[in-house]
Amino acid sequence: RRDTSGPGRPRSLPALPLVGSLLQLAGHPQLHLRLWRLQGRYGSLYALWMGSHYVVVVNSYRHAREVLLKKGKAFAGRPRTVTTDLLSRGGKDIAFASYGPLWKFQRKLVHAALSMFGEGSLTLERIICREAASLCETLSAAQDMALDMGPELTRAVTNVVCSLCFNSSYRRGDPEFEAMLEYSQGIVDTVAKESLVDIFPWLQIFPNKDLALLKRCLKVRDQLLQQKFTEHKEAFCGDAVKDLMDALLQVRLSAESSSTLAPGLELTDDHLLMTVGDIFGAGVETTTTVLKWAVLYLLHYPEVQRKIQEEMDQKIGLVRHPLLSDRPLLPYLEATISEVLRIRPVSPLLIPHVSLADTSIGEYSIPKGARVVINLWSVHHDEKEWDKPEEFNPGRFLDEQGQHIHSPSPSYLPFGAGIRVCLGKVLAKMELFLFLAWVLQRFTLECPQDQPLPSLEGKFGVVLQVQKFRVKARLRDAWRVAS
Ligand code: HEM
Ligand code: PLO
Repeated sequence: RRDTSGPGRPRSLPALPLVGSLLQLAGHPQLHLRLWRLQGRYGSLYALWMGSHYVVVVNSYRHAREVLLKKGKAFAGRPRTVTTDLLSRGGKDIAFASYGPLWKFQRKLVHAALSMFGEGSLTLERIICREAASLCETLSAAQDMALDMGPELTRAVTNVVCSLCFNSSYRRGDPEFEAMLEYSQGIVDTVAKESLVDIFPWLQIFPNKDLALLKRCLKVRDQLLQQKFTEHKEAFCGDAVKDLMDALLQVRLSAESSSTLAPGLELTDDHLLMTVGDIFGAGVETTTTVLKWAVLYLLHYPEVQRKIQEEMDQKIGLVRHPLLSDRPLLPYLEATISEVLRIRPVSPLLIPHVSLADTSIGEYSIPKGARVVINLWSVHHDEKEWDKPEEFNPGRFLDEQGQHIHSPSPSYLPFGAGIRVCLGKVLAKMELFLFLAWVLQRFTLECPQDQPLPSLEGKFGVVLQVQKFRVKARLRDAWRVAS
């Protein structure tokens, strides 16, 4: 082990040989909260050992910005772990690939394809509105029933990403969709639990329940991706690019013929497959999770829901459906979305970063190869930055006239920042706005009678999950009259 406890280094949690600081972390499944609380004893920037890996934990926005923005490139690496290697076939995707020319190229590619298909064009708005209409139909049919909205929200969001990636979508009850729901849950449940196999790689050779589940789920996912890939390859003719998959195939073709890629670099089938896998996985799990959190907070804060509906009745009315161009007209809805992203960050510890050279954070020196965990939970719940951070208050994002949307503190990074910033930020914001606007124009969401309000406590994982809950979607009287 290198000496990382000398002068100039962040203060470190005690560490034992072999296991490192595991004893301080074991038995705390809510890792983001544990790391948040440890600040009391070790200060906002501290270090710990995960087995033989040196990990620096950042809890303040000042340090987070230094890592992500000011020294973004020096911290743009990603660790290799047993589970993410399985998920991404050894880092052939974007999110879990370390910094390098191929990663850069893949990112640029997807960014260009996303702008071409969606952001800025009317196509994506049309797709989201189609899915929002279908979601509202389902809610209408299930009126006054205590409904688990989870699968319905997931299907709506999945169909948006599916249209984008594969130019296809799923109907209700489609067996392929049901299979996808199941495998995706298995992956979400196990990917972030990597710490043990990562610390003791030999655990892989023993029967390990989580690892076996992950492998089983990945097999199903890979079959599905492979099938879409083969279909696209067979139908691909080079000029009609219908979706992201086609766009990737086309770019590979032209990169090969014009040798845009440096010698030695190759975009293999695995790279294309894992890239689409990322967009699909990130596209579904994150946005669905935020929508569930939003619904849950609306159950807890009916006055917020009423205010959104009043704003919509005034600015849009009930004769037409909401459009993206309505975003500036609905600051209170936008503020509510911002507040949901603050109070329950989907990605509470981002994805770990790795320092690519000896560098520093604040006055501390950080060695090359250190893993850097940005605790977004701490950044979003910092009492020096936020007034009563545990209070759900969309108004904090508005000016005194209740109009302009702005963050009252710079301590706000729901999508990360810098060169590893979320690739789907624009898409996600479009979806969150349209889905919520459509639903709240038509329905009031309530907690079923005789049931306690569901818990606001999240479940830590690769995304901060919501515990299952049921909702009653009641058609609004105003909507009933108008239609
Ligand atoms: C990365 C948040 C939706 C694709 C990230 C990161 C965060 C984040 C915090 C990690 C940044 C870092 O490690 O420094 C969110 C939130 C979303 C959302 C809050 C929804 C509200 C999406 C969607 C897509 C997407 C819809 C796909 C279209 C990605 C990808 C990365 C990423 C590919 C990896 C980027 C890289 O490592 O270079 N996202 N995301 N995200 N996100 Fe999102
Ligand atoms: C979600 C389950 C999928 O089956 C695979 C997958 C791919 C990309 C991951 C995503 C999962 C979880 C959320 C992640 C995303 C990449 C970026 C995003 C980690 C594991 C966030 C929020 O950082």
